Amino acid sequence: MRQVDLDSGRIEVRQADITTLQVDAIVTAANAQLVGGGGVDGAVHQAAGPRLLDACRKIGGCETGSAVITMGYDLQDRGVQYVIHAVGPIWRGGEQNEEALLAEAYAKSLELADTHECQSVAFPSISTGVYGFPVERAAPIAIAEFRKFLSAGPTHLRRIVASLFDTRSLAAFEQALDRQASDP
Ligand code: AR6
Repeated sequence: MRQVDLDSGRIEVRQADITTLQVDAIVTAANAQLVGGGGVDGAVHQAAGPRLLDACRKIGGCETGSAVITMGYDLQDRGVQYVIHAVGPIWRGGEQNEEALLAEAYAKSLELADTHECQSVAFPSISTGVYGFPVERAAPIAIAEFRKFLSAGPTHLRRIVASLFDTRSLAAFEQALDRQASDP
């Protein structure tokens, strides 16, 4: 695990199955239809139980570069109050506004966690699985959004965790955290 402490809160980078973490909110990498799927979304739906999909169906969908929030359902037994469904962009070579859309998906998720008074939130690496966004380009975008949010002013969030599944993603996020640690 690697972490950076800012005045306003802590950013942690660790290798973990996101469904095992003790945080107020877990972010999942969803699709725009919110119909569930494989990858981290499959794992989160499995852990939260079928009421999560019912809640997603009621919401109906979410734009790329945005996020919606639901209760954590079965995850609430373990203290996870909310699931935030973030829709990152599908990578199409980098000329389709993918980087800005990814940043917006992170920013909206952080905003939702904060408005629901979460003190801790865990993120997977959005878009870098099935959606094909290169993790070496995605990691600095994620870390920059975390830093920006914590630096922007009063927030409930005190702890932002990047929960990476594989060692390549872990290395990319660690490198981004280290590189940005010396930024003002
Ligand atoms: N905990 C943390 N990270 C995980 C876990 C887990 N349990 N499982 C997988 N990952 P992906 P995307 C990592 O494909 O690229 C779904 O079907 C995984 O190794 O889950 O945004 C949705 O419904 C990778 O590094 O998300 C959408 O249709 C990262 O999570 C689509 O896939 C993201 O990979 C979204 O694709």
